[in-house]
Amino acid sequence: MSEAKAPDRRPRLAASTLDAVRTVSPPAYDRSGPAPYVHLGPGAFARAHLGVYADDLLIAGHPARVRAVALRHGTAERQLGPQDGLYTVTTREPSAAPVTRIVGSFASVATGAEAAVAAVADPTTTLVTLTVTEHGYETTGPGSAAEVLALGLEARRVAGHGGLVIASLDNLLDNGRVLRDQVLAVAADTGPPGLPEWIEARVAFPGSVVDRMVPAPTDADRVEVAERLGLVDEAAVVAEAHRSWVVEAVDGLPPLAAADVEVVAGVGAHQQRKLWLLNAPHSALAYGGLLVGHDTIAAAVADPLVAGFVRRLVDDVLAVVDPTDGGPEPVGYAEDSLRRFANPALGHTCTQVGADGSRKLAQRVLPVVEARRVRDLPVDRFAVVVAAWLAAVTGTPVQGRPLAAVEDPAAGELRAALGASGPIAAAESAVGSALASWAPDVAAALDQLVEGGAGVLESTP
Ligand code: CS2
Repeated sequence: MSEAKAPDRRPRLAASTLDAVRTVSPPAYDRSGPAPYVHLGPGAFARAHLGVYADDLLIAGHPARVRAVALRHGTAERQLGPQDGLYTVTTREPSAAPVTRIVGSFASVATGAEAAVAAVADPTTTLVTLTVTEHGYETTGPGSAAEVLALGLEARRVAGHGGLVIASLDNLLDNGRVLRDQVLAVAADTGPPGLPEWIEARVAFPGSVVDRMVPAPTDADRVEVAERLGLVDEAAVVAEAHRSWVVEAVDGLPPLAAADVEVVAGVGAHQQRKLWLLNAPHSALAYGGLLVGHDTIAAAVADPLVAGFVRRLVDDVLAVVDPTDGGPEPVGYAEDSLRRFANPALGHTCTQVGADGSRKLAQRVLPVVEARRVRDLPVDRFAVVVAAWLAAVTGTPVQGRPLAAVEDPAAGELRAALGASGPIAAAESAVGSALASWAPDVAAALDQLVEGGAGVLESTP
């Protein structure tokens, strides 16, 4: 039984205690200014990414404070409310001391659909961003992101306010269009006449690609920050140094380029690079690492068996990427991703990256499988990735030992399919109808790794 964590008696990071900090510079701007941005989903990634970009804009003198709203859970509000929205981001890079930054861009933190609707409806709001995970786009029902956006936009319309820009920051291909279509569908189904047309005319939904590796914060991270700061930050996050944001140019887009956001005509090729040449090998490292028994992504990268498998998988992806499509140069992009994964200071875990595979693989792995199959190219390595995920999510023993468990909203359905109808049925559920003919190959890969374990990483041609 782990001992209860002794409460940290140090004062809490807040506006009233900021002056006590001697080791880290406080935000160098007026924190009482307007809050024209709204962010839905103020989790660790948003704090390490959107919140820092807003901080950079504020430092550059632009009004960019953020009204953060969590749609479901009150965690962020409990962490950030007592801290006046202040929190820290600590970057961890190999052979460099950690660097902690105090971020002051969050003006407020609230929870629930009502707060989200009010923030979207506020006439001073010019930009809404979202990080609600791939899972957050699966429903347009009550309390969903699409619904609160449609309700907030209706309130703007009724009050005679103008439109705004709404940008999904989630790892979905064509995320701008996906969100736009969902909001329009809710508006058409439940909104008054005229709302869809108003949204079409007044609201822009640019595509976006965001990037920063942000492990789930741990108690040890919070203790390290408290010792450095002399104050307790319950909302502390750690991240790699790298961060980037590419967004489509649309009317009304705030001056994001002032914070080195790349504003482009179209992000499709950038999204494909991110999903296929960063997120896909990330998942392969996670499940390959779990097969061998590694805790972290960095340990998986350092393992020649896993790294060799993933490098061959990356070559498989590169074979179906068009280097002339206007996106980043593919080989260099892939090499840079692999370099970043190797960061031993980050602590990104295989179980975190391996979580929610039923949603993630549909965006980052299955489209590559389809692209290779239409070219009659082998997809055996991708079958191993999906099979390793299935073993982890269903608790199927590999060489007699279950892998470290990964969370997944489809876990129950997959376990039931496996138990009732066997691996092919589970594989069909995992890969979906478009790839149903591939399910037997995934099931065969599952059988192979159940018997052969991590050796399958080497034996896959
Ligand atoms: C990761 C991503 O957990 C995962 O699925 O692949 O969160 C990844 O760290 C980010 O997309 C990097 O920008």
